[in-house]
Amino acid sequence: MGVKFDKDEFKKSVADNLKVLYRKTVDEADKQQIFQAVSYSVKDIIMDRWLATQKTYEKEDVRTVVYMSMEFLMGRALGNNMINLTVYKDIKEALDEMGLDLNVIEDQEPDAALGNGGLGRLAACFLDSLATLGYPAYGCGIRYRYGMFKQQIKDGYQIEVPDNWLKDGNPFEIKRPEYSYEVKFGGYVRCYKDEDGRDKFVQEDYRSVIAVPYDMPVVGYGNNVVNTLIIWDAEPVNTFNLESFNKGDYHKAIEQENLAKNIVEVLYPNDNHYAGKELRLKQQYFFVSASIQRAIAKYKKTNSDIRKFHEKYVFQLNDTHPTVTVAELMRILMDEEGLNWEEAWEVTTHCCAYTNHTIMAEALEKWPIELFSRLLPRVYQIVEEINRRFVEELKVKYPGNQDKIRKMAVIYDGQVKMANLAIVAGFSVNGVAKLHTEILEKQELKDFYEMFPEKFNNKTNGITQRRFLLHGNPLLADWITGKIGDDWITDLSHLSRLKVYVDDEKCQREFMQIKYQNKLRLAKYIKENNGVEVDPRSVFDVQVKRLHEYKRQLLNILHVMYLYNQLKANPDLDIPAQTFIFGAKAAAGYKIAKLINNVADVINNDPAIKGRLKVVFIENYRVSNAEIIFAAADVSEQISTASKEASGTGNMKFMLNGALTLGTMDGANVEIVQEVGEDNAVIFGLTSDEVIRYENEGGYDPMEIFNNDQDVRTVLMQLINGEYCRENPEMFRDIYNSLLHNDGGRRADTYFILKDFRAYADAHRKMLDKYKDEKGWAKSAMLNVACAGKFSSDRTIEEYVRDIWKLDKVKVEVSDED
Ligand code: CBF
Repeated sequence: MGVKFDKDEFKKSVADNLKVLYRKTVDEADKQQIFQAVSYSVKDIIMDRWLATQKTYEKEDVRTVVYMSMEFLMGRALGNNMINLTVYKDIKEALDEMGLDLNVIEDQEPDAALGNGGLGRLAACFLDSLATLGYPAYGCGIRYRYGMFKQQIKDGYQIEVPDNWLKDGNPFEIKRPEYSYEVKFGGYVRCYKDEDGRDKFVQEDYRSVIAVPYDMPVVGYGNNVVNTLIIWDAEPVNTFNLESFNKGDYHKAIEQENLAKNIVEVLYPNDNHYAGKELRLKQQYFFVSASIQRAIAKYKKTNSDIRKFHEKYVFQLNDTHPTVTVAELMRILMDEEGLNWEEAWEVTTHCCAYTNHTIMAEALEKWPIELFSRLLPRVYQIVEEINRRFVEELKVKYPGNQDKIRKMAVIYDGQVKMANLAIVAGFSVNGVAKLHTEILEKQELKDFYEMFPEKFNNKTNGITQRRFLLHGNPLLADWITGKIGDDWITDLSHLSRLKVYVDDEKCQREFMQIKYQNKLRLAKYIKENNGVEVDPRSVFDVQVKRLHEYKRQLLNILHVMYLYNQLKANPDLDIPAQTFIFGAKAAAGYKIAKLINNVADVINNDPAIKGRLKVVFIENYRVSNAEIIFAAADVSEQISTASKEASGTGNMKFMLNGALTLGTMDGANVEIVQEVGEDNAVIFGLTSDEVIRYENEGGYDPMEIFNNDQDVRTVLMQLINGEYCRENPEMFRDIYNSLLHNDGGRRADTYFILKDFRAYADAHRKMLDKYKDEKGWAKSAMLNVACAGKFSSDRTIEEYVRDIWKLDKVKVEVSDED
């Protein structure tokens, strides 16, 4: 099933769009205008498929998953849409003939950066896979006016610049005001008896906003399916019905105006970290309420019995962020649809499934009951009742065991615990990699696992090969297709057929030549964007991900400092030239970016080491430049403290592009090594069991390492002797202290950096030894690609469908097919 593409028609469509949108010809239009016009032409191809898909879903009255997420890190849409419509090369050719360069056009599109990192990008990959596999699904999120901040580096510091991604308009979205809903905050709950003597609850004296949906198409690969990502915007109620103005309540009207403006203003840039802000809870409830109202309205179009809602809808809760879904669904079912508690509970507990994405304590969402009940008074009553009933159950099951109540209650110590709410009311709880799920079951959620073992399951994450290989690495994609055909695009397990080529020297040369071309491409990007010259013949050793203590960029840069010391002391050291590449956005104020940049400054400008070591911090790491970076990497740094990274997904993108993992036994690294074999990765450091044991014993003594390891001591002293910050030798003292000294409740070297340092340095040496063996390296790199099949999000989605969502595949027919 392919799109019938008519080149001349497409060219005409682009020219027509330029005329209609801007009153310009192709020659007169600027690059942004060309991007917009081309996007509208692509949207035109999408539209018939989008309509046909939604018609088919309605006609077949399909069971649907709603992926509820505060974050969708979609990246750019144009290239991805062309790829999935299978017209990328045709359009490139058409544009060439018009004198237009597709790469330049794609570069005009701002990333839709409606997410922080792994969790948001996972949601985007899942949407791609759902559409490609033909499953009825939609995503629900927020149309933040400002997405993830743009990062600039000034004097080594990160500067956060607002990301006004909508300023030139978003060509692919469609505003659907006809599906708007009111969402209410605050006020109080009035209870009265209806004519049948039943208790009725109404929220009075509330403030409200109107949630207005924008639909974004999610194009399946080559199958006519176009699903929808709904992102909700907020508009003030008063422009909607003017009621408050008419009553003369000017103050309330203004408040509602501000409420609407604030709610969707900006994405909280916190990854794996809960900040507890009132506005964040407003955002959560806002999109959750609107999304449930939309699902129920859709359901009622074709179904009459709301008691069977769960037969047609399942809500997947992407972490605890949308778990207020549970109580809001109960509220709507009872207060608006007239069900009693038991009926509503039956529906809700068959509708909601929860994914846990982290064990980091600071990411656990707990809302003070004062705030929660003030903002969501009726929803809070329902949470209280859920808690009351659950605590009763606990008392029966574990008589006299107060500890169970302390750990498992939904409300405890004056807080609403969102994970507990999701587990109590959900029918499924899943972790995102085997090890992570095991840790949940044995450690973090042990009590819940003992009580509800049937709810727990693992779903190892995955990534979409359409974006991260087919689009991001066209040279390798073509080479693979040349060898094994193109079935891998929709079934990544086919990559294993590459194994027969890994010992073939010609294939090895071809493969490494592609890697070299990709390194040239990245070197050019770095030169243009960072002004740093890097040697494409050097080892590209890459760590790109959010900056976070547990991800241990600090370990990486301390090791670079150590290597530099080694090279200075022994200029004849026989090691290949290396380029250490970092890319990461940080929580405001985190100093490691400054350290990396300062180290880069010193090393890159030291002629004595003759360019054998370079350090680059790529500014504004995001989905679009990630595609270029993965394609060019030789070594993939996955060095989190074991047990802390739930899964990781960058690790899979590197593997798919032929980089070798240098990592700890953490998250999905464990499964990567299982697939590719221990000889084709380098693993080091403490295991998760060891880390957990140390943690339970109160840590370890980093001073012992400091006292006994001269190399480590030298590196640490360089943090405080001005070596990397002449103008302020105190600049990195905090980092030094954090590694060596306890500080209040915080243990020295919380993330075991010094403990793992030697093993890490040895792992690097081992990796370089491998690199020196050219053929061995090529074979290992090829094996990484050949063994990456498991890590497609298509596989992950099939598992969610089989075990949790129980969806049926749908076929969509369109008249203009090839
Ligand atoms: O499951 C997707 C990703 O989610 C996180 O990014 C998160 O925000 N909790 C985790 O840190 C990753 O390990 C995980 O891959």
